[in-house]
Amino acid sequence: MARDRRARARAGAAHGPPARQAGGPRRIAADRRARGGLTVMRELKPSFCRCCINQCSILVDVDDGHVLAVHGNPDNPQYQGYSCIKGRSQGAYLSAPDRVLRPLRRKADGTHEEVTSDAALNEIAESLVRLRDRHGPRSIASYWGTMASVGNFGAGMPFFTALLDAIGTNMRFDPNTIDKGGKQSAQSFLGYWGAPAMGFDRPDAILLIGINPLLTYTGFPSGSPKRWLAETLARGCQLIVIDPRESHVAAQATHFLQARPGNDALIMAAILKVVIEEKLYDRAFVDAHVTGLDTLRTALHSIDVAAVADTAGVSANLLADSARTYARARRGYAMAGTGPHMSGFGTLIEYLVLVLETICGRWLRAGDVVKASPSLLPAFSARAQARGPDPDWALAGRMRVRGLKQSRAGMPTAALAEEMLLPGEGRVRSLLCWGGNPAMAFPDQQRTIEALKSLELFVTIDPWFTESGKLAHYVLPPPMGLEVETATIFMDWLSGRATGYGQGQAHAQYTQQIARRPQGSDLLEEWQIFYELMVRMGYPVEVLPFGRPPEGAKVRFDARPSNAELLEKLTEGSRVPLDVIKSNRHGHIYDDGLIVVQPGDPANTARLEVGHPEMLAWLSEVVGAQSARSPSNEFRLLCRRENHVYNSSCNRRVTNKGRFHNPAFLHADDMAHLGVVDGDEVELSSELGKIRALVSRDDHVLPGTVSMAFAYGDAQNPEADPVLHGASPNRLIPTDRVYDPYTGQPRMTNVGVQIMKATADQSLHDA
Ligand SMILES: Nc1nc2c(c(=O)[nH]1)N[C@H]1C(S)=C(S)[C@@H](COP(=O)(O)OP(=O)(O)OC[C@H]3O[C@@H](n4cnc5c(=O)[nH]c(N)nc54)[C@H](O)[C@@H]3O)O[C@H]1N2
Ligand SMILES: Nc1nc2c(c(=O)[nH]1)N[C@H]1C(S)=C(S)[C@@H](COP(=O)(O)OP(=O)(O)OC[C@H]3O[C@@H](n4cnc5c(=O)[nH]c(N)nc54)[C@H](O)[C@@H]3O)O[C@H]1N2
Ligand code: SF4
Ligand SMILES: [Mo]
Repeated sequence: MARDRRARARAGAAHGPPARQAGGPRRIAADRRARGGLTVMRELKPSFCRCCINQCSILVDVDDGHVLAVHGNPDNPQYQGYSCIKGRSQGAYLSAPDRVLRPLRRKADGTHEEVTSDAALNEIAESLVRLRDRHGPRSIASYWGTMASVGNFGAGMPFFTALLDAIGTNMRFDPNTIDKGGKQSAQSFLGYWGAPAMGFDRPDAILLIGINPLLTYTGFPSGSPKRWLAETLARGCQLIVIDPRESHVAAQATHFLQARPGNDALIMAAILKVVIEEKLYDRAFVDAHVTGLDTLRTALHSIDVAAVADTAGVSANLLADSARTYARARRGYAMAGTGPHMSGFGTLIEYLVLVLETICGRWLRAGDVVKASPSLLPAFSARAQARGPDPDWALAGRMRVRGLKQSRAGMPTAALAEEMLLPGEGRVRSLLCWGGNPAMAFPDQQRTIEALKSLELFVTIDPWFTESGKLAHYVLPPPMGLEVETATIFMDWLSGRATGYGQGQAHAQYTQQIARRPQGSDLLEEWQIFYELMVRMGYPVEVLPFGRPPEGAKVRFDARPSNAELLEKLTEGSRVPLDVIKSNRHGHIYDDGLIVVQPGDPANTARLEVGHPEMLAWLSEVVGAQSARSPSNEFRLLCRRENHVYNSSCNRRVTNKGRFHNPAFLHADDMAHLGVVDGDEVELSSELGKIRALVSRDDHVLPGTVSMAFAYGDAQNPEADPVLHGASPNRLIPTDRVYDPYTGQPRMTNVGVQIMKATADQSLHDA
């Protein structure tokens, strides 16, 4: 029994086998031809995967609405047959016995019972009205998670926004401020260029900071990241990677800086120093569109490249050479991932990244073509001119805790639990959660659970009975990806979000509903739930489609539309007509009539600010703390992602091959020092709490660090067997010690932890 546990634990190999390319679809097509003439129910239908941000074009082998298999679609020009284990396994999700098929309502004893969607919606609407009238709109908070965006976002989000607008609450949260929140907040200090960046369009150099696109589909264009990287490197592109772990992408880098975690602001400052001192920046662009370079140059006097390299544990020559390589390239882009953004300095690091991009002139100019122009959204106007920083970075939303405010990154999600627990006027008393799992995802899990338990109304829209769902008053199950007709509106939105996101080209695809919804189920699509709540709360249903200016015309719905009607309405005025997109069933790249960047207004005097005093003051604090090292017996806990799961989604036997837990990946030297071998149980503890995990050797991680995925564990029973459930790093991560003051994002990586071999007593606890 114990040996069995160990064997399963060991299955957590560090670098799994490469994702298999689909070989199946053509075979089935041949099969169908051989059976030609017969009326076969079995068909191979084109669609796209909604299990993750990559949204692969797929072929679904369906028999009378029942999914038999999913393959990558070789006939799609962008994905060219690419798919991964999560997407190929989705037939099993649809027919899983533990899928929630009818709404659940929590009873007084804490267990849940099934109710009709009509009853659930009536009761929820009634509670919302009561809360609004008694405690004000602010008592109603919302949270949409990752599966809201990758699911039927194009339809769901406009209706969600309409509902929240009608209620009048600005307590609207999403994962951005516990992810890479610094991306948007940093723009407030730099300002904005009126056109996108060069991004994925033919880079000669790529700088990746704490991001692993080969596995996470962020930082490279959607499609096959492996193929794109191979082609890009073959063109001679230089790849610079900064990561304390030799990640999959780091293994392919031309320049790999295996830096100690938490040093990215210093490293970026050192890179800027080299670029500026050696005059490698784009002088014409800087002269025309940038201000603050002298202030920045002066601030960088205190940066000593050799000392930074020493602090970060990297070669000073390689660091300087990386800076030169990046700046000398004609085209390129830099992308900071969750590693730096989770280090507590997200806004500062991203600001320095944007400064590098700006002085290297990585923005599109007049006459350049926007390769990733949206297809299902209206064309936007791109203009080669700057708009200055936001005078005050803060937007309307206010937290009552720690003076935190809404920024362009959104509301500070890491402070939501505190907000819920703080008595007094304005307290958040309810949460509408869509496609998210706060009990797993929010840092400081203990406090999050206490907060969720304190709510008067907690509704979650989720096809699974998750750790969050267990605490919810209502679980409303939606249909899953393949059961919904939609189009790739999300990808158009994503491509416009920031450099390093979305598609490299103007790809779009429409999909019919492919799979039949389970018999006897009572499922509502998310937009239908929001529609029904608006109706029941007595609000008119007025929706602003995506991609329209805030003052744009809303679409009014006096009756619930069909999906086909809805899609028509929401894509009105799209750059490519919906009909055309529908007719190309396998997806297509619409590179006729791409957006062209227009010349800037010669009278425009606005400049991009590369010497913002607030950011430079923060940098100088970081420089001042440079030599402070953590105690030597402490490990630094690093964030990490895995191929076979998507945060808390897709962790099923078909994808995990029987390894349900998240190992603590350690370097062999550290394992020897701790006296542990593969599969041993260890206890990790921080100032906040303790978890137990199974060790897995991974010599790609820097000695002194421990690398662990999140979104595992039994949220309410942390003593549960780590072999069967894994453990939640969020029990070790406080929200209110070190955090980004603009986004509230706490330090979620580079967290100091002690590691001890678990005593026999502990590890036998649930054997
Ligand atoms: N310690 C630590 N904490 C982290 C992170 C970390 O690296 N370390 N990462 C952070 C990041 S980057 C993020 S984005 C957040 C993620 O935070 P969340 O988005 O809150 O977490 P997920 O686990 O992605 O939640 C997705 C939910 O959607 C549900 N779901 C699955 N399919 C569907 C569907 O078809 N429709 C609907 N409506 N729901 C569906 C899943 O069951 C799951 O409950 O977590 C953050 N928290
Ligand atoms: N297969 C799969 N794909 C996913 C997800 C998933 O769960 N599975 N999740 C999705 C989500 S929500 C997101 S936000 C993205 C995240 O995508 P990524 O940001 O690519 O996430 P990771 O692969 O964890 O890469 C983060 C890297 O940062 C490094 N790191 C840790 N601390 C530091 C530091 O202080 N400095 C530096 N420079 N590096 C550091 C880690 O070692 C790790 O290699 O992935 C998305 N895609
Ligand atoms: S889960 Fe993501 S990478 Fe995998 S098939 Fe689906 S969209 Fe593609
Ligand atoms: Mo994320």
